[in-house]
Amino acid sequence: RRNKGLSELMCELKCRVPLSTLKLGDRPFSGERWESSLPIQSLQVTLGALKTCAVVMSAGAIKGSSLGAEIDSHDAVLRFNSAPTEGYTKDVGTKTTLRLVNSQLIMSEKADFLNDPQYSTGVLIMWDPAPYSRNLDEWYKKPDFNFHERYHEYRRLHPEQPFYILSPSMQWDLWDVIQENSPIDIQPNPPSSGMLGIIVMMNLCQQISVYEFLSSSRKTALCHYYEEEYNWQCTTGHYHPLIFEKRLVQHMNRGSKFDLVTFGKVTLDGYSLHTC
Ligand code: NCC
Repeated sequence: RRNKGLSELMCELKCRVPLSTLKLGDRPFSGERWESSLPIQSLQVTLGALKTCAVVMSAGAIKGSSLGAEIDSHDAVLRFNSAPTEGYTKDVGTKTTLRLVNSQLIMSEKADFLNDPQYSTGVLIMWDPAPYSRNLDEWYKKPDFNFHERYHEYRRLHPEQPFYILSPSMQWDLWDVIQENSPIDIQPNPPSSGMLGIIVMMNLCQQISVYEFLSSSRKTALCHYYEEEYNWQCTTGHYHPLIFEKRLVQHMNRGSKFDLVTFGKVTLDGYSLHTC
């Protein structure tokens, strides 16, 4: 396949992968309980205009980076799943504007999603590996993890905290673009939270700094900066098409080779900078 230029790739994503969250009245996510749980305002309205945003991957390679102050200097910071700041602020910063979590995390006993205070900071967004059909009825009946009750319960306990649910169309529209830009057939599993988060921020921010998605010279088998688990597959992927996600992001990088090697930092344009 032909390698596309940066603008062509940006326009492909901008046109085909818009930000999409469940909204009031999206059947079958309707009725009294959903109406009192789903946010009324869009994510764009809740967050307002954002110039610079940081996306902090959970990779072990961010340990020892001293990037905390730089990360905090962005208008908004996105983190993933159970990634903490407490105890790691020198490397990952203190600010959490958004947290993108998967449905496995919210259902996990270990994470204690309902009660752990780290989840109550910032805006929450969750996603579930829904069927490729993008059919909401099909997904409603058979989510990958049965998150509905937990979502309502969380909303009841934290009524003031905005909590969005990504539409399945977003993950699969993104998957299609990744597949079309990859040299071989990729696995039919949704993109990682990291890649989904990058696209969410490209919708919301003018400029995005992504940390340790593409590895710095600190590259390590340490899976997460907050856990003693060693597994290269965390960085190269097993379930998610991570290698191909990373290839795509590499094509869109506006930052220098130095920033990548030294800081594990990639700089991306937001959708708003491109007129397609
Ligand atoms: O590990 P996870 O991801 O929470 O990491 C968030 C995102 O950071 C990027 N990453 C992470 C580690 C690493 N060494 N290199 C990286 O590039 C990836 O982009 C990743 O998406 C997920 O995507 O949701 C994932 O979630 C975990 C797990 O479900 C959650 O941490 C909740 O406990 C998955 N792990 C397992 O199922 C065991 C992981 O595969 C994907």
